[in-house]
Amino acid sequence: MSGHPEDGNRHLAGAGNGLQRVAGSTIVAPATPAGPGAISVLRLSGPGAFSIASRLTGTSPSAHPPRTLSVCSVRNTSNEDIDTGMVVFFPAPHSFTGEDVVEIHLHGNPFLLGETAEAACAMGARPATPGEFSRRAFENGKMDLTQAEGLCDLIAARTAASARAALRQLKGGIRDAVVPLRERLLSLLILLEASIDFSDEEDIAPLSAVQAQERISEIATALSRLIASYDLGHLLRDGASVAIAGVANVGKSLLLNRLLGEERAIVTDIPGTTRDYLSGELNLWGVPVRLIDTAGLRETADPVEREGVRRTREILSGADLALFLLDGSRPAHEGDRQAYAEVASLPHILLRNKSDLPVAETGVGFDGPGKKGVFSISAKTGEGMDRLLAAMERELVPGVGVVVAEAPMTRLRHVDAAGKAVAALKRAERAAGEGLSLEFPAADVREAVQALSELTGEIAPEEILDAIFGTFCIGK
Ligand SMILES: Nc1nc2c(ncn2[C@@H]2O[C@H](COP(=O)(O)OP(=O)(O)OP(=O)(O)O)[C@@H](O)[C@H]2O)c(=O)[nH]1
Ligand SMILES: [Mg+2]
Repeated sequence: MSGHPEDGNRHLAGAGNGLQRVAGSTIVAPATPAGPGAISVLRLSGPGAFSIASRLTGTSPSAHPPRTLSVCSVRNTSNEDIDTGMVVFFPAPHSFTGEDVVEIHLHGNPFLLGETAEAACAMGARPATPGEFSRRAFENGKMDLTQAEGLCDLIAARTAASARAALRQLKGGIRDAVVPLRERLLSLLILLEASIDFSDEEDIAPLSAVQAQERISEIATALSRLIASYDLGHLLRDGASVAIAGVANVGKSLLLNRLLGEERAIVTDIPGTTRDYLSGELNLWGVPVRLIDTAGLRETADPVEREGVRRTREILSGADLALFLLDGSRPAHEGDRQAYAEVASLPHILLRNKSDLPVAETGVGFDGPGKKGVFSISAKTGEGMDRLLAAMERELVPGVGVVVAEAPMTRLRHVDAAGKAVAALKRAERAAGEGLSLEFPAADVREAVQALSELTGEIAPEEILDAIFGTFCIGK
């Protein structure tokens, strides 16, 4: 298969056709985080990378086996030795970006790193923009768009399970699920088109409408399964949020502290202690769960507390689950009922707190449509926490305990593109069923192919690429 950048026919990693887009500039950026450390790595990519690195290190790529670290001295713009480091040359196309790449390993002093980067720029490199290395890797066919996203997510992952899912995506998990489906659609399209063109010729067996329908339906089902994986993928990538709500003094902040295992929030017996919301993150079953303690829901004249209550409502509207607390040691009052009305239809768990004290409230009448369970707990003694955590697991992450073998879809972008393909395929199925000319289903199948190409980035408008790679950090 031959391709040209202009025909939108970009190539996937492993295509092995040597196609490489010529990027004009040589870019440079630290590949390690800012600040002191044992070592810092400066990375260069582009046509001038080797000559610039040669001047910086007083060595030549031909003197070293490729992809092997060698000791070198490092010089600044005044040709003064500033460090003893290591250099490694990755000749194109066997590099991360597919271009000539050099890494210079310095001692981990930010000044040395800055000086070396400055010298590289004086020699013709320019600072890389965020995600520019990855974008070049993508544009040179080193990875598809979902793999680039996987790389970004692997670096940002906050739990081991999130990191594993991102790694599977980086290794091409989504691509490997999508590309065969697109190829099946392309074969189908060829058959459909042949059936249209040769429908008058008797020696060619045209594809029957029923056969077309069957094939389309199979592929739509496979795509729908992928879309369904987003629930889990999204959770692993973005985590879940749980808001702790209730009126003042019911023990919200003490519950936050108890669940986090640290003295995060101030706890006092003065109603209205928490005015702003506070949060902490828990790793629950591999999913990063943000727990948010909020200001008690109540009408108040205090402008600071009123703002806190407004924020509580905002947090509640965005939370995946609310924990609504009653003080079980006193009868519920009108304030509790009014506050409950705000969470009643959101997914929530009702908690009767302070179970270490004599019971004065059982929670009767707190039966909103979003209620997922009711438990007695004591934020003070820790009683009932295991059951609460188990209930949160059931609500937030059903099935996460199960290891995810495939790479789930992790972004709305994936779901939107796959959804567009499914919608087009449903139309194609209907059109085939109506016995119209096969031109109609063919047009829809073509649209589905296009949507899948957008998903893997084979067809990707500049704005989309800018938006995706712009979220990467510099040097990635
Ligand atoms: N005995 C007992 N006291 C508790 C328990 N939970 C909280 N308290 C007490 O109740 C009082 C209020 O606790 P907080 O955690 O500050 O309550 P809050 O809901 O955050 O209150 P605001 O921030 O004012 O809205 C404190 O004196 C806590 O020690 C519990 O399970 N048992
Ligand atoms: Mg509080």
